[in-house]
Amino acid sequence: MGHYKSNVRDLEFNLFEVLGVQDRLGKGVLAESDEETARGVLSELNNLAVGPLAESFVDADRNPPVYDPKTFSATLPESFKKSYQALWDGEWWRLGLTDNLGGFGLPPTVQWAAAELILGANPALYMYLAGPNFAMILDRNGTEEQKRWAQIMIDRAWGATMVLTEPDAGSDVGAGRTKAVKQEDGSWHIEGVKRFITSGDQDMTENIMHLVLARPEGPGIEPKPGTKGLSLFLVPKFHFDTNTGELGERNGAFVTNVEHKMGLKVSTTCELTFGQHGTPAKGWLLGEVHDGIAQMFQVIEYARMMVGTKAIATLSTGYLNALEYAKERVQGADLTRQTDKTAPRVTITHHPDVRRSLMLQKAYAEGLRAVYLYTASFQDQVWTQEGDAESLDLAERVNDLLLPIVKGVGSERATEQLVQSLQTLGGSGFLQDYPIEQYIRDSKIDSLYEGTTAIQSMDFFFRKIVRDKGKALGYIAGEISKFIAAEAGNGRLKKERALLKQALEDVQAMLGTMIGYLTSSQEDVTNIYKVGQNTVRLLMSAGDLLVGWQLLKQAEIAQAALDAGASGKDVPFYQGKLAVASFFAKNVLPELSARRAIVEATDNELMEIDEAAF
Ligand code: ST9
Ligand code: FAD
Repeated sequence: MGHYKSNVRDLEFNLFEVLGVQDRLGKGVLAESDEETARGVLSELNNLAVGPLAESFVDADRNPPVYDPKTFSATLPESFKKSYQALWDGEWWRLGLTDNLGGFGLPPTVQWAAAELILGANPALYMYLAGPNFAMILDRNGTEEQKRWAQIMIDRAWGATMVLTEPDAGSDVGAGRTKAVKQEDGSWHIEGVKRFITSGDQDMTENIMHLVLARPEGPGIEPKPGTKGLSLFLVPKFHFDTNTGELGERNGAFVTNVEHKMGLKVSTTCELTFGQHGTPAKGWLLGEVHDGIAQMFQVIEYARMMVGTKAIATLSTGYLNALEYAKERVQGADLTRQTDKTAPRVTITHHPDVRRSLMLQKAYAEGLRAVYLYTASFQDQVWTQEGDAESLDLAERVNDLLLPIVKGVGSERATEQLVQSLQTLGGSGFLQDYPIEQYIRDSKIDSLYEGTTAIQSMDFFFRKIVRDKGKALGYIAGEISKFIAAEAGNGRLKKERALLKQALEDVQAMLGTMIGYLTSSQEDVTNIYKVGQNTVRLLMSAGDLLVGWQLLKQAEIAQAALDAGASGKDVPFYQGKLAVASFFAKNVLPELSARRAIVEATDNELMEIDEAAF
């Protein structure tokens, strides 16, 4: 068996027993699909994921891409290319495409469930598959000519990149200095150096389309500072015949370095230099409009969802690997017989602390999966455009609110809990004989790129709550309250509902306090530091609240299934749902009250400490 342990049963539980995705299938843009198609996709892709996709995971880590500075090119390991080819040949790149570009006609919930399988098996494969998905950005925003380029990108299987970051412009994208100088023929010459560009070069596709943010210059163009002064340019690695797609001359965008990294080594992270090697780097303005940051955020929103799902996928396989080990590893006696030196030795799953840790890993793996799929269910509505303008607007807002939770909380909890998965294996976890050390190395990036956790938390508070005037948040709080109020008579989960109620009150109180700090910053501007000290705390707490709620929702469904006479393997599956929801409510949700107290007691002493005292 390879390293990847998928959890198709839980994906299907989320899709068909919790979210009722099947009710959307067979209609409108989803007319061609039904529940069977969706289950078939997951099953077929799962076979590929645990087999050919997972196969190169280790080899590609130990034999990472090689960069040749003479040709400015990166060569990928053969094993990885084979996995990529299997994914391409299976036409899995169609999964996320709209119908007009040849998509499978499946909604985002099913797309992301499928994505989890690829991301868990070998995440870099998914990232190299960006070409067709990024072509949708051209199709959506481009001129008629650029829409044709989109089809060429898909038909000719090109790669694609998103190019924002520069040495002095990371979180602060608006500090970017790369410029675009307008040419008489309508094209632009891009000049500057970008860094950390994922998939910036590889030897698997004949061409790469770089989506580049740069600051336009030229007669009649008033340079604007910050992100609003950036435009988005299409910069191909090779020029091409815009009718046939045939490749022409090399364009002047060259990869001038490939980074050596902690993990995710097979995913090339490149320095990309424009127009400094004797050949101009020609680019074309996307849609002929200067709206770069908004256009790029269409890519970023997708990528943030992907990064969160990647982290959660890795946590899930990390947990399942740890669980398998724990069920077999015999060590020590049961705690009740610890003084009896002749007592039989037991598997480590008998030890309370191992159980505590495994159940917490399960809670975050399954709870965060529920959160990302719940988020995707709002994307489903946007995808199918069902409902009136008001409900569509709400669906977009809720999706926007939940994205920093999927990305920020998903990545932070995955990193933290994967360390616990490794701990379950004891010293063996530290060895490369097991995949968990690589999981930790490969997933640490998830809390960094696509906006660090601090950036996610500020996006969550300032943009998704304050600027949204609490609309989306009010909807989610209403849904949680409805859940808490329901099922009054049933003895089961009563205590857990009370704990959830307290957790909701705690998060609302944290938010209320922070809005108070924000309001009072109009009189004393330094009060905004009190907000800044707590945004990550709020984000993580909102994440725990959502995980706790989703797990309890699942427990209710599991209880009903058990009451209805579930049998076979379903019995332990549903029992596990009850157990994990109850465990999380009792062991994690009460922590929110302490975090609330910290928010309420925040002062600005931290900001007054001299740098030298750190
Ligand atoms: C990176 C890539 O890290 C890593 C992974 C690469 C993977 C590539 C491939 C992945 C895809 C693979 C697909 C394969 C598919 C296969 C399928 C088949 C199986 N939401 O607040 P303001 C916009 S890339 C929406 O003033 P500042 C908005 O237009 C590098 N829009 O910002 C707004 O205007 P307005 C990632 C947003 O203070 C405008 O920006 N780098 C949002 O000027 C200005 O907003 C980062 O992520 C939003 N949430 O700038 C940078 N926010 O207000 C992180 C802003 O009028 N830094 N806009 O609407 C930030 O995000 C900063 O907060 C900042 C601040 C730059 C936005
Ligand atoms: P900085 O912005 O310098 O941040 C350093 C620290 O300060 C962080 O902890 C951050 O949270 C904190 N910080 C910064 N500003 C604030 C603030 N205002 N408030 C609170 N805290 C703050 N970029 C691309 O454009 N395309 C890619 O394909 C791409 N792929 C990448 C792949 C890898 C492997 C890596 C490592 C990076 C990649 N990036 C890519 C860049 C990535 O998005 C940035 O590294 C990330 O946005 C953080 O920027 P930075 O590294 O400059 O850190």
